Amino acid sequence: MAEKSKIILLSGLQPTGPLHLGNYLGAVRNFVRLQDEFAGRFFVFVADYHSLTENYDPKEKQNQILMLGAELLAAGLDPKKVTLYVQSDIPEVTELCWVFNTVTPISFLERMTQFKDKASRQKENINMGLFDYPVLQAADILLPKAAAVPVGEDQVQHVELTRDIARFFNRKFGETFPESKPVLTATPRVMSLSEPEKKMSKSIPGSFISLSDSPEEIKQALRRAVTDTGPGPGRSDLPRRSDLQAMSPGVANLFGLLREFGTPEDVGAMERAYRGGTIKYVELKDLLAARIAEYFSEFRKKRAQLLKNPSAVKKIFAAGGKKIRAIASKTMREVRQKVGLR
Ligand code: AQP
Repeated sequence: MAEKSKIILLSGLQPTGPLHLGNYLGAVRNFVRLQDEFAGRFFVFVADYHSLTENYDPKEKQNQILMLGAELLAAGLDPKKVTLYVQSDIPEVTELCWVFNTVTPISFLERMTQFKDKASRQKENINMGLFDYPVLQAADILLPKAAAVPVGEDQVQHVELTRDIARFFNRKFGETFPESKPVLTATPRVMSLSEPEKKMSKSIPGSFISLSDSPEEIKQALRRAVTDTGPGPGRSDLPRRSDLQAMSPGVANLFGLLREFGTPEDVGAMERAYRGGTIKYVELKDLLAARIAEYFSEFRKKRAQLLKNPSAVKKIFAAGGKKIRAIASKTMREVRQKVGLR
């Protein structure tokens, strides 16, 4: 990898709905943490081309793009440090994707678990874009030659494929692209509230809490979250759980969230209650709801202000687009020349 002072970071998010706790803990919070160290070399984009692979209403798309921009800014992204842009403002990315298609074995794409998962959820719309999504992602990452990609765990396989594509390209056409690596947080996979064996997902209603949810919505979403049937008062028939590792996935997920949003005292008290078999999950859920609502109260205010003034967000996108376009056309000149085009 290049020396640290030259490393370029890049990450993207799909404008498919409001950001949820998984997006935040897996990716966005890390952007905010990394933006000082990588100021000027950090690119974050709204992945609108990617989002066309899902079922959507074209009339909604522009609002979703603006909303994602507003939410990223409200979450603390500083456009002076991070270049924020909209993917379709650089059509070069689709050209690079095409070149990468010609060096990517189909068998590599057939292994992608996200494709299999998304295809099973939209059986009536298993389109070529959904299959080719990881190659477009490789083009997103390699267009500005990003070596580090802060993402959630679900994206690690795609970043690994990006590395393979860079290697295939470099071997065939000469050293051009870095071998990118994922950058994960301590919470790289936040689980669904309704099916805690799966990841929290925008496209699965009931699975997520949005950062923009009101305190009451957060409380209701958590009240519905799957836990387990014990231990607890009135369930003396069940074995007592002395081992926190033995938590059911749903309860472990709630404790994981409490560790992020609660105080050390909250966590200590709930862990003691769990170990002692006296925990009431409704109390755990309501405490967690209050902490999450508090944590995002400033976010909700800033988001509302930005959504009232979408021209500020558009201006930031325009400046980011200008900066990335210059880089994109330089990379594409190099690629065209190396692959034998003009
Ligand atoms: N549950 C999650 N835990 C941790 N990180 C997550 N990410 C997504 N879900 C979790 C990370 O958030 C970033 C943006 O994701 P995306 O907009 O590309 O959407 P996605 O991966 O398709 O995730 P969603 O929100 O769950 O949407 P659907 O329902 O369409 O699958 C990425 O860095 C991702 O890793």
